[in-house]
Amino acid sequence: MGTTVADTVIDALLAEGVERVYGVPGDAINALLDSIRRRSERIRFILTRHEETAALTAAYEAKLTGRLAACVGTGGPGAIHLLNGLYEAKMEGVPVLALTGQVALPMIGTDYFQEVDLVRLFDDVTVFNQMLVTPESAGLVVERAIRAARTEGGVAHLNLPEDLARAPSNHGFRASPINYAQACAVPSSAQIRTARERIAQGQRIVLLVGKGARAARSEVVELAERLRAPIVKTLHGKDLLADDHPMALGGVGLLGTRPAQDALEQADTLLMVGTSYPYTQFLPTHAQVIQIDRSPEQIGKRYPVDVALVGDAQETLRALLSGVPPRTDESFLAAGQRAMAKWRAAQAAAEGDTSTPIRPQRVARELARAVGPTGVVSVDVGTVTVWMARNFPVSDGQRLLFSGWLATMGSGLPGAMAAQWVHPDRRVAAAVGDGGFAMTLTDFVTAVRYQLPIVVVVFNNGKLAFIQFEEEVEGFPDYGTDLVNADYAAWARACGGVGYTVRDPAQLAPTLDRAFADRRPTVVDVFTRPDERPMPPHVTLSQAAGFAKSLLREKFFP
Ligand SMILES: Cc1ncc(C[n+]2csc(CCOP(=O)(O)OP(=O)(O)O)c2C)c(N)n1
Ligand SMILES: [Mg+2]
Repeated sequence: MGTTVADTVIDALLAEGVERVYGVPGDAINALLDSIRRRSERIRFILTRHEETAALTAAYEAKLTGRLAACVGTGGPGAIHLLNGLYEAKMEGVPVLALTGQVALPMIGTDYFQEVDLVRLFDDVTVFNQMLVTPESAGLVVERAIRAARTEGGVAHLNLPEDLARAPSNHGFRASPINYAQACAVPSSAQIRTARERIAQGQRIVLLVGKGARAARSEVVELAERLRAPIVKTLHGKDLLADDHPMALGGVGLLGTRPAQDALEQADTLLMVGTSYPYTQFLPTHAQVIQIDRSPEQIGKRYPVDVALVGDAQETLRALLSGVPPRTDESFLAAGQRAMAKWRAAQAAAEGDTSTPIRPQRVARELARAVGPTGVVSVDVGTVTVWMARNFPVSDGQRLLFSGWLATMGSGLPGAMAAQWVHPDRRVAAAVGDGGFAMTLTDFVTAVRYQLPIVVVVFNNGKLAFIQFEEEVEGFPDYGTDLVNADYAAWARACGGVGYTVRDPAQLAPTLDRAFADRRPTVVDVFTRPDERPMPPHVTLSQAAGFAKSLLREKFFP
């Protein structure tokens, strides 16, 4: 039973099953913190060293569990720091509750110390956004916030004036969780029949699967096998199916594989399942398109669709499967598989290369082995994303986490911390660039404090390499991308963790093995080849021309 408005808020989180609130305390939210303290056997305050880490960790926790995660920041600066992590949650469509402080009610509008109009500031990032104004309505408003975050998949923000948080409340938050029964949409039998007819006309069928197909893995595989149709995965769909599965042709787009792109270019029928893949230039231009998505809003959003199937991926695929005749023509699939064998052999050459400096492809492959069959890896943003997408041969049982939509640097470490909280017994790593790691490395000390045995693998190329590459293909000379880095292994040790520096390729595998075996927070700082370019599977003429122009301008016409 709540006794203050702050208690009402925290009791609502308890009823929702929230186990942790990430954040940094401060004047305006002290009552909230005290409320957590008095319930600390059931809910924990996790002190991060930066609110961005708090919000990113909450967003990744929600990505992993699908349930509500929570973060807190004080009024003004603390709340402002949350924003980037909240956008991560918004763009991934996952439920996060952000609690922020505010000046006391009598001070609102007086241009007071730390007074920032947070409801206005958070307008774009939220699905629910409200200042609490009286104890009488607080319970109801909190419940609305949680319900909105859960049912709409997004960020709810509650702004608590300091005096109101401490005010007595007689709203006893009910102890049972909010009921989220959702309609389970399945397309009509007529729509399913149309889809089956279209599929039956296809000669070169490709399945493009995204994160919305996660629960429908076996149906996806069964349909692909029945149709002898290769499966291409989006980045968020990478860990949906092992990379060595015979039906898999790897990833789509710039981060993907050549066989996947070839198959998409030649396809006459594209079946999209649970994806809103944004780079439509990589999708076929002359194919009939069938799209399955639980949200009608997603269907045809970026790309014209011939048959729209609004429904749960698993149910819809089951309905399709019950009447799709098997195809016997193997030729399209077999061509893809042959191309894949070639692509893999070419990648294996880089992955197995023992030269110095260490090739980043090799780091990705060794990490896939060392993290083990149930490992979870949170991947930061940069060329490191490309190596992890292409050269980390994901197996069934492993999990990869990406900041796929916001693509925010600095997400690797918070994502790993979230994964280790959610899965204390699994091996968890972060794969980060030297640029991305620097953005949140303050919170490595948080991993030490809470004894999270994550292994942060730094792909240290001394560059913001992805931007160098972008500049080059756009025809600009390389500018503003050189990094002067701290010693990241020394930083890990300074935090009370373990730190290794790896320059010798022979030391890579044994160091990773030791790091995971030790079960202590560790940084493995691997010096990688600075001039390794993440060439796309197909280089376009304009990319090649831009590259040539950039090199010329760098060398001759600076
Ligand atoms: C917060 C943020 N700032 C800037 C960018 C733009 N950006 C994308 S990748 C990148 C470089 C990343 O460098 P690093 O982490 O060293 O990885 P590398 O590309 O060298 O592998 C930058 C600056 C971004 N995505 N996010
Ligand atoms: Mg770098």
